[in-house]
Amino acid sequence: MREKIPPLETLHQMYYYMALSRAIDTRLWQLGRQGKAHFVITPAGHEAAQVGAAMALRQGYDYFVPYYRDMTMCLAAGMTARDMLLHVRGAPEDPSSGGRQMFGHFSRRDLNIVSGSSSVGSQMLHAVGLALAFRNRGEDRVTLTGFGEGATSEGDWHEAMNFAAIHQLRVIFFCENNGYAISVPAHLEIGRVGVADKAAAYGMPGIRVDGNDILAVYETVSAAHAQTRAGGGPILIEAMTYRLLPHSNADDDSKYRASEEVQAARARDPITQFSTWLKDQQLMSDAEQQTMDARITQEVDAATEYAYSRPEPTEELLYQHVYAPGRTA
Ligand SMILES: Cc1ncc(C[n+]2csc(CCOP(=O)(O)OP(=O)(O)O)c2C)c(N)n1
Ligand SMILES: [Mg+2]
Repeated sequence: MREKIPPLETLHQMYYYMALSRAIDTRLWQLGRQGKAHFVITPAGHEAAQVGAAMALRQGYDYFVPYYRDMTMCLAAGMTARDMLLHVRGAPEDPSSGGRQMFGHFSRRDLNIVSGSSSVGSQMLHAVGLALAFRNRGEDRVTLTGFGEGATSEGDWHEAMNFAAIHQLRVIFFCENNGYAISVPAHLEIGRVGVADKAAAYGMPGIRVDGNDILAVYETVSAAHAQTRAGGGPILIEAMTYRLLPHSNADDDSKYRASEEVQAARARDPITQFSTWLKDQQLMSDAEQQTMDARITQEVDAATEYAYSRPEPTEELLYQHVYAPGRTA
């Protein structure tokens, strides 16, 4: 039994964001197979970790510096199905990049979601730089940055951890450990010590949490948020999770993962796990779930229709968002 259960409205929102993300992801894979989305990268399996983390922050005040797998986190931080479909479509209206970046570079300025680059790990340095700026301005904003366990073998991660620790910045390092960096299993990329254990080397707390358990993640990140906000310095959280689908639509995961392993993970699907728990606890009825699912289907259909009825970028837009205004070449 859990000691603290969030209010009903929060629980239903959690389910809604997770299920919305899965429905969008399913649509993206369909579009990919139809040749209408050139690149698809999935958060499937990471939904509990990402919603639990995002909902622990103050929307519109704290900052998110996500990585390419954090679509669910961005939805829980306020982005919409329409934003995601415009992004994958590469439409000029795409709020993430005006159709400039491949799918996975999520951003919305008004929601404090900061765009990253495709280079694994680079966003963590941006997060630390932001946190330093907030410190210098006397603001108590918290910056959360998401990354995979593979990213922790990049020098960028160590630099970001080191700098955040020296300056005791308000940063939550949120690692989503899914056991693989594309085809490379964790024991070959992060060595024998777990990610959370490495926090000790920087003198910061490192906490491992079951990333399949949304309430555990929410509790952990909420506590970390309170601590770092109060000036307790940066915190590393390692959410143990699993990617249920191939790395991207350019990957064949049957080459490096046994199907029994994937099937076993699917049997522990975090969304089913959470909805089953909600129903067992009589916190969500079948009818309530059906209403949310129907609303999600309608939202994803409408977003797809909208995004794919928008015009392609024109030649005049070639330099937009590439050069500063007034410098077109
Ligand atoms: C610097 C750099 N090296 C390699 C790549 C290719 N690459 C893209 S995603 C990825 C795997 C990263 O794994 P992890 O950090 O565990 O995140 P996950 O994809 O598992 O969520 C790699 C190697 C890259 N984009 N940038
Ligand atoms: Mg990984």
